[in-house]
Amino acid sequence: MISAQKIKERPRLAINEFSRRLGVYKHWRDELIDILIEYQTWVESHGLASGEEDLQLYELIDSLRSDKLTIALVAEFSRGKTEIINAIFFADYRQRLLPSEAGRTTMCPTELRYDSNEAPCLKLLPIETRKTTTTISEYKRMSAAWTVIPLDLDSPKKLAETFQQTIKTKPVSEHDAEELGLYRPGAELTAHLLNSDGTVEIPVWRHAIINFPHPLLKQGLVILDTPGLNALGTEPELTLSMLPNAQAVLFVLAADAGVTKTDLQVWNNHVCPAKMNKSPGRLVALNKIDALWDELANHSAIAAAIARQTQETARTLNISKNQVLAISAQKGLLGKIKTDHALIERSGLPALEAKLSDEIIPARQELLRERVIHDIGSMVETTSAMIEARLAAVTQQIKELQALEGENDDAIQDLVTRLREEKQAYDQTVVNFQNTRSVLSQHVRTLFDYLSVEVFDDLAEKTRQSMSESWTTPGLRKGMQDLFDGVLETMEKANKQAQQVRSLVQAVYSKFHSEHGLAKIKPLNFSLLPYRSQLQKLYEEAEAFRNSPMMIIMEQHFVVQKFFVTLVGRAREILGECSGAARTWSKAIMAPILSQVREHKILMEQRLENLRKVHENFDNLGDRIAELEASRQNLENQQLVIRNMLRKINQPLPVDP
Ligand SMILES: Nc1nc2c(ncn2[C@@H]2O[C@H](COP(=O)(O)OP(=O)(O)OP(=O)(O)O)[C@@H](O)[C@H]2O)c(=O)[nH]1
Ligand SMILES: [Mg+2]
Repeated sequence: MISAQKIKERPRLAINEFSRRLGVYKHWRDELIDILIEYQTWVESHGLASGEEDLQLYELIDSLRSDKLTIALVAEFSRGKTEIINAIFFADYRQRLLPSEAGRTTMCPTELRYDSNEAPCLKLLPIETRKTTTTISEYKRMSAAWTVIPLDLDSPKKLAETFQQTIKTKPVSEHDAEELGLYRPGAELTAHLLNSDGTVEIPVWRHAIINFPHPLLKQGLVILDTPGLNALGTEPELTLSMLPNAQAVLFVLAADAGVTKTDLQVWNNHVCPAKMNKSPGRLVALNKIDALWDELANHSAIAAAIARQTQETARTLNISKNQVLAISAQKGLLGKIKTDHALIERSGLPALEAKLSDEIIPARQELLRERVIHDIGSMVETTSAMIEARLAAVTQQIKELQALEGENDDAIQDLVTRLREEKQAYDQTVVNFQNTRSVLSQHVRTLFDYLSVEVFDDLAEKTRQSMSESWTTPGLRKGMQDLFDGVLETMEKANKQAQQVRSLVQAVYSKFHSEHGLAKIKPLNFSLLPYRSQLQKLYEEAEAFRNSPMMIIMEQHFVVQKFFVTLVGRAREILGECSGAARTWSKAIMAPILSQVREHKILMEQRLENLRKVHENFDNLGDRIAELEASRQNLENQQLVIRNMLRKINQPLPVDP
């Protein structure tokens, strides 16, 4: 028996390229978090951010910390998905940890991840939960629904035994299997499930989560193993939500089988619906190349045969041949277990690991950086503009006071009068601004109305009612179209509304800048585009799923209805995110002006107060000037800090050594 300590101590296999690069990524992310924390503390101590902005920073840091990177493995059954996971991620255990056997093995989607708040365990969701319309992501928040088995990390043997749960099946009556949407009498697709005694063999579990303290999983990696996807039981949620949300999908083929008709169905329906073929993060593993390793043929002839098959695969799937990697998961696993470097190299596994990290890590990095710049870039710029405005004001005051040297009371009185007039004009602008604000609030409310989840729910309900007569796949098509047309239409309206809000705010900023010298700020833009394209993608995925063989034979009320519910749920989520973003934006767009208006008022009062003191006693003049000089120095230092911060955030990504 190998103890957990020994597993930890055993030198990690240096060939795991993925692990090394993920480490570089994590280091970069941690540095980014440190910069943000530094900024947060600094902004707070200088009173430079509104409560809204503070919260936004806090949320950003939090989400960077919990950033996850998901790789999903998708294929027809028995192509070697689970074996690839064993070979890439679990070879250190020197045995096959996840069950990988001939025929249909994995029975439910299995997520491997690590959450340090929970003890290592296997969590299982019973298959019977399919009868409800509750989605798996909703069940994830309901811990009571899951069966939890603790993991004994000290024993690879016991671990492997526990993981056998993911392949468990049980016999039920035909009626029960049909009710669960897993079986259709007479259909070829489900014929293999029928036992000789007339019962139907179905999976015991609907979904599995393995909470496992593997170093890669601890770094935020999530691996999603799926059962052969050309099965009737495939959950729409997998296609509509889990797979699109993965950063990478690894599609697996077997060299001995070639690209079969059902492989192509899985590819079209689950990996590359519609126009997504060229999107990054879609890789193909041509597995089991050891089937071509012929002892009697020479190496170059074998290499040529593998290259030919790789090319052929790329052509059939219509992707670049760089996206297809020939491997032997089994030999790779064996090579790692026996520390046979020649075998590992020959298995092609290191090249796949490198490709996986090449594909997803830089893309993830760029995405995170964009997110940081989007969320706080303008906040940092605003901070910087505010410091500049303060600096200009202090410099002006110094000039004003210096000009008083050698002057008399009248000169001070003149200045006070001028300043009072200036302040009156400013107060009037502020009053006008308050009026504009209420107009703005009105516009913002209209924007929220367009994007409200209630409006969407009404639309979904109407669609549901119009479909209630036709819970069939053709009926579904019409329902889907109505729903999406409706949502896209409201999004269009919301887009126009957001532009209107932005022009209004722009006018306010310009006025304060040109008439009162407040910092020049470009109001934040709000783009609905990312949400629109997410919806578009969802529609295309739903369309592909609707056309998939399992839906076509399922002319069944219950399954169609459930599909629709999942679809509505996902669309609602996207709309919810969009309206959340609109809310944050509407506050963020106003925050700089609100704090500046307040600040400018204080500054004017300060100037008057300074003059009053000088008026009282002319000897005060030198002290006042010295005080102002000190605050100018302080502001100049702040300016340096903020420039530094901006430079760090915009820093290019680290080049991999
Ligand atoms: N010769 C050879 N056999 C392999 C290789 N990879 C996997 N296999 C075998 O192929 C069979 C299926 O592998 P699995 O990993 O269970 O395949 P899967 O894609 O997870 O299949 P499902 O779980 O049923 O969807 C097992 O018997 C594996 O040992 C390989 O590279 N070469
Ligand atoms: Mg499997």
